[in-house]
Amino acid sequence: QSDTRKKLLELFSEAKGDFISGQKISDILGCSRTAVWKHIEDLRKEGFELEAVRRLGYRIVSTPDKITANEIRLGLKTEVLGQVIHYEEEVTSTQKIAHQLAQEGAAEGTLVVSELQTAGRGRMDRKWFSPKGTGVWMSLILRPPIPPQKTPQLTLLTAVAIAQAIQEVTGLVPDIKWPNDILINGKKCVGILTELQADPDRVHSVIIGMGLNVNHERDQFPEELRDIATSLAIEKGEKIKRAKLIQEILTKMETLYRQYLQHGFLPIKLLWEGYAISIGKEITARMLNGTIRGVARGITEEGVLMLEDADGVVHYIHSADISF
Ligand code: BT5
Repeated sequence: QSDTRKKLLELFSEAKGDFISGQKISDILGCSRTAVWKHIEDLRKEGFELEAVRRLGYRIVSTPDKITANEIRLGLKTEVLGQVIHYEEEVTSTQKIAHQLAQEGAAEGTLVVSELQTAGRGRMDRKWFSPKGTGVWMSLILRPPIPPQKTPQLTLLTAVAIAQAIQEVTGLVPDIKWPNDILINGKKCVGILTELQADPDRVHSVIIGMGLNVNHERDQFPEELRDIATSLAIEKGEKIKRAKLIQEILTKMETLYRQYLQHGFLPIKLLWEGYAISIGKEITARMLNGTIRGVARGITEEGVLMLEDADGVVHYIHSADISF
């Protein structure tokens, strides 16, 4: 059964998108035309798009957009990030699983990925909309030798890696909104959630959650997100292969992470500033303990936002929601 399937896929791969007659397939596979039809139906169920035309036969239109461990591994060029992949079809939150794995001693670079999160979350226990089959919902375990107060830098590093990967795969140019959003044409497309397992002076692990809206259509977003969220497919006008995007994120992130460990945050900060939209603009920062309006002057070497209010006082902001 699986041998026949493999042969069939090879045939289609050799045909490079051209039609293959049903007769030819049945000859090569050594089975009846009815059996060929059944195999085709099976492929369709797996997410392959196949066109059938009388007299011409069958033609493959597209392969499924899968993000299983195998799909991500095939062609992945990193040395550390994503070398261990933990895939599940459905989870509450990839963050939760990654926390458990980290506690059990999972290696640096371990990646948790899922098709669907039933309880995806943002900062401060907000909900993160994570429907099946259209997004990238993943958490990466890092074990950087840095003190806890420096970990916000890793959120910024991750944002740069994702922005670079999006640019590489889609050609779209994303904007980074401090600290953890990536926007395209002013709408949120990516959210990043950085969490820690640490002592006061030492980080055990950093769990970096990344949520990317990839192939959502506009009407697949719930009402309350429709005006503020977008997906890569909406902006690009075509679907994007999620496994390819994940590979690219891991590759970019590994390069940046190496630079960061060797040379510190400065090179990352320079790249980050190239994508940042809030700098130099008048913004409102909402924190747990109040709201400040002012001009964003930039980020410190630590990754902290400098916000200058109307009296010229500069506030150092570690975490907030920014609006324009
Ligand atoms: C974030 O929080 O932006 C971090 C999101 C991190 C999600 C990933 S997915 C993999 C991993 N596993 C998890 O459980 N989480 C991580 P925050 O800045 O607090 O933004 C949350 C707000 O964004 C919500 O209150 C909504 O307004 C909005 N939102 C929710 N789902 C969204 C989506 N899919 N796209 C765009 N905006 C969304």
